[in-house]
Parts: sequence; structure tokens; C-alpha cells
Amino acid sequence: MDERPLLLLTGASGGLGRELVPRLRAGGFRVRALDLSADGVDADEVVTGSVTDVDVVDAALAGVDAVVHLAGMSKERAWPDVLHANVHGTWVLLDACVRAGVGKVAFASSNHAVGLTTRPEGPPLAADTPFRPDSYYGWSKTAGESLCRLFVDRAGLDVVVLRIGSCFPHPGGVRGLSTWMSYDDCARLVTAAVDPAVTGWHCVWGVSANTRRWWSLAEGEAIGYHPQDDSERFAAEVFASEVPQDDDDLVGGDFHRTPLGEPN
Ligand code: 15L
Repeated sequence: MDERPLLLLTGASGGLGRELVPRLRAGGFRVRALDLSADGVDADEVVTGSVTDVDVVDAALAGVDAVVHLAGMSKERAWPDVLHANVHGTWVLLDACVRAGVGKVAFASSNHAVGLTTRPEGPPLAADTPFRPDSYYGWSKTAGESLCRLFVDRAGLDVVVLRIGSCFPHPGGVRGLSTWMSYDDCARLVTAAVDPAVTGWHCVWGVSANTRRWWSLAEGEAIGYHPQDDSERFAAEVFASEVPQDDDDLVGGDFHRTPLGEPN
């Protein structure tokens, strides 16, 4: 009998999912990948289908210890697409968790839920910074967070909302020096979030221990997330780069410049 906890990773074949699968497996989890196509995802098990399909999700949840919900649009898209994939998909998943008796969910939210918040000059922003979505995409994350809260309060799920900054191989630009989360730190954050000892509702920033970060680590530390990386090692390279730097003063960067509903 395999004692390793079984995680269902929705959206496992996306950019972040592909990076998390091997790290979570190396960290002692079995990973069941759920996505429209999981070609090339090196998971223990694969379920092919949509997170908006109740039958698919019901089947995918059998025997699962915790869910890491990454599926959905990861940028601005047309309203019907954002609503269906990000909001309806999250409801399908949470509702199915209750039916299946799966009590633990880590929800991949985004800094764009508060994207219109001004970058702080003083102390970092707390993880319960009020919603200021900068796009339909950012709004869908506020809706997802709020649905999670409803399912914690009304159905007894344990949910950690991860307000993820910029999870990429490297920071990319000046904004990224503040918002970056390394893939290794993301795996550390997910590992903390699915720990059975972490119960009830939590909202934490998904960010590395960046020298220039705008976001508090206190809420993450409270659930056992201790980031090891700092974007500062990329700073010289970023400032020397000729890539145009974003000059917005909002945490969500230039998302607000894209017309609502137009892909960015
Ligand atoms: C996000 O939420 C997106 O999924 C990602 O593609 C980046 O745009 C990131 O935010 C960011 O703010 O850098």
C-alpha cells in the first residue's frame, strides 16, 4: 500500500503545472494530473478532461488527499471564457470535493485580484489586501477566492488561497524583481498549503523572499511556507537588459492597459 499522499493537480499541463509535477513527486507526493491534454506530463496518474465537466472531476477526485487547483485561463480572455473556465470550473471542483469527501484545496489565485493596488513604498502589503481586480481575469480570481471562502464556511473545506505573483524561470523585468516566485518556492508553498495541519481559511502571497518584494511573507510563514529564493541575484542582468521596463505604479503591472476581455 502506497502511503504517499495523493494530490490532484488541475491544469497540470500548463506552464506552472509542468514545473510543479516533478517537484511535488520528488517531495514525496503522488500526483494525479487533470487537464484537457496531459501529454508529456510526468505524473503518477493522468485524467484527461475539463475541470468544468462534473463527471470528469468526480472521477478524478477518487481517493485524493488534497487538490491543487491551477486550471483555467491564466491571463485576460473574453468574458464567457473567463467565466466558464475560472469561475464555473472552480465551482464544479469545490462542489465535487464536498461530494467526494476531499477536504483540502490549494487555490491558485493571482496578484491580479488586487492588481490595481498601488505598489507600496513602505511595509509590504498584507495578503488580505482588498480586491482591486485589473481585468476580467483578475476579477475571476476574486470570484474564485470568494467561492473558496463560501465552501470553507458552509461546507467545512480547508482552503489556502495562493495569491501568486510571477512564477516563471526568472523575473523577466524590473517588476518581476518584486513579484517573482521561483518554481522551487512554489512547490514549497503548495507543500505547506496541503499539509493536513493547516485548516480553515488562509490567504497567502505566492512570492519568493525577494529583497524588493511588495508583499508580506507573514501569512505564508504562518502556514509553514519558508521561501528560499530571492530575485536579487537577477537584478544586475535585469537592469542591464534592453527589454522595455514597465513604468506602471500598480502591483498588477500593465494588465490594466489591455482592454477588458481582449487577450493579453
Ligand atoms: C498571472 O496571474 C498570470 O497567470 C501570469 O501569466 C503573469 O502575468 C503573472 O500573473 C504576473 O502578474 O506576472
